[in-house]
Amino acid sequence: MHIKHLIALGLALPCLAFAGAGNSVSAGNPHVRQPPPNAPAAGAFMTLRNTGATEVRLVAASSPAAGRAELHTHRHEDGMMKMRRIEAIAIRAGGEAVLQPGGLHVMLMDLKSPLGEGDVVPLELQFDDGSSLRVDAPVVRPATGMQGAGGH
Ligand SMILES: [Cu+2]
Repeated sequence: MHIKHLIALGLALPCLAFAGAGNSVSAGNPHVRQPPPNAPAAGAFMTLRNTGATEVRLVAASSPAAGRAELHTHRHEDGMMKMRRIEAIAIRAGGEAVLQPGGLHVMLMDLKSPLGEGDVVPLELQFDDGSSLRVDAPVVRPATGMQGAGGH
């Protein structure tokens, strides 16, 4: 409970607090989709914005809530959507990469405890320019009715 309380306070601070770390990438609307009960993995989503003059690639992620984290995308194969591990997610200079259900995401594997709505998952994102970004991603319940809202 105390941890949750502290995290709630942290969320109240503007994300700009992270901008001073010499990092050209920021994360908007980070969230983790609440997985089904007993699911070993959960997807983390956000919009990564690169305000720098060169492309930056997200190359790794980690979280204390998960044994490991992988970068994934979804691809149509044989008429089915399948998740595939990818090496990196590129964010072009002045552009953004959208991590959303059905597309790019950070896959949290080997979850250490069940994730409930209102929990906040800390994520550490590592980029190919040597920088890293700490993101607090609240757990949200997937709204089936909104599935297409973030898509194309
Ligand atoms: Cu995945």
